[in-house]
Amino acid sequence: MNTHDLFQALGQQRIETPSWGYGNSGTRFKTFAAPGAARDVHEKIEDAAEVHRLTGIAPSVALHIPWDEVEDYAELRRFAESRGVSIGAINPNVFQDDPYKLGSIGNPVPNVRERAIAHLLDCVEIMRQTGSRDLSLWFADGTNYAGQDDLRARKRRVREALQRVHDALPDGTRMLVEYKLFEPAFYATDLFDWGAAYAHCLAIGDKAQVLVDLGHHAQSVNIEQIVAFLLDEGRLGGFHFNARRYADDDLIVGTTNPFELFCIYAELVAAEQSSDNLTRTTARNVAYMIDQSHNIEPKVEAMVQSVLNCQEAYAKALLIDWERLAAAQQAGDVLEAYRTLTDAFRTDVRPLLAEWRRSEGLPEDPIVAHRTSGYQANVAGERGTAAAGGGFPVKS
Ligand code: PSV
Ligand code: MN
Ligand code: MN
Repeated sequence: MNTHDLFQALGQQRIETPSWGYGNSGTRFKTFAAPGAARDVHEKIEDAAEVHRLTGIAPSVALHIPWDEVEDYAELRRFAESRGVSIGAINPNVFQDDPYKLGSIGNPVPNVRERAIAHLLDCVEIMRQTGSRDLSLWFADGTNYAGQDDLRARKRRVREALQRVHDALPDGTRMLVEYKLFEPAFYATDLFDWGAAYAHCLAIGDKAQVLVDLGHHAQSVNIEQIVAFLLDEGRLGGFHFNARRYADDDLIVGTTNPFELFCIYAELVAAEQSSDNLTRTTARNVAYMIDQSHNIEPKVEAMVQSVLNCQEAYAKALLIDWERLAAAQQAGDVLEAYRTLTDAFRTDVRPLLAEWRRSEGLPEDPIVAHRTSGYQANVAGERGTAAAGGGFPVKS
């Protein structure tokens, strides 16, 4: 790919950041208070706008309801727009209320399921008011012990609820169904892997697609293969980018697994250029989102680094010599194919990205720009250090 096309592609990249990444959060053991951490949704949006100002490719922010609940969502939308960002995916929260102890849409008690579905439908309405395209669904549902509940009955309850929400979605919007290997349910999670999410989406309808959170797999799972499969089936809806070492610890994306991130982007770039209409359209509509709650890192800085790591992986994937790769694959030349990929992966794209930023009027090094801008000191002065919890906060 020549530099002109590459720069154009880089300019079209979009990474959404999550409101919950800007507030104080921690592990089960401790939430450390960060000076200047956002205290409400308006401050979270201000921080997301700062990430966009620095990187130029993070123009939307995902909301979590009710953490980000407001009286007037149209006003919130205008507020975001006045800061140069838009409202992205709406994430309903059906895991923090006491009635959800045994689950939400998989709960054996009909009233509890109805309460969860009502909240999901409220979130569809919030999508309308905020101009959001995606309802992003993650459920903490599952069981801790064999025999605790009927696994097939739970599957059916989940299907019924998802169907009702799907059918309420306005045209042009979608539901992204996220899966997770385990936690907080430790015996059986109702949406336990991509296959379960995919099967539900397939049965429910065209507005349902799978969301791949990089943190939600067993260690040896080949995520890029899942991505390729779902792209080819037209059912890849979005990503939650982060890095996982043990479970759902939501670390800065690409820090421990840069090659995996590159291979995922390679599948996306290949699909974006595919001659197959469904695959190409699916790839072009993928929602790229970060899902991280930083525990010990400065929050805005960590988010900027995550966005930059996505950009770096994407730039490297754009450099793949696809003709050389296809020829090697056809010839059965295993090593030449591997070397073609790794030639792109090993390219130092930092000078090129700095040049792209210069050409866009962005800071060459967004982290340095942030550190010298005074933004952090300002918000620390204005917002102070909010009281943070001991152990067991809302989100691990
Ligand atoms: C919990 O695992 C989780 O990290 C999921 O990945 C959700 O997407 C996120 O929380 C927000 O609810
Ligand atoms: Mn997630
Ligand atoms: Mn997670």
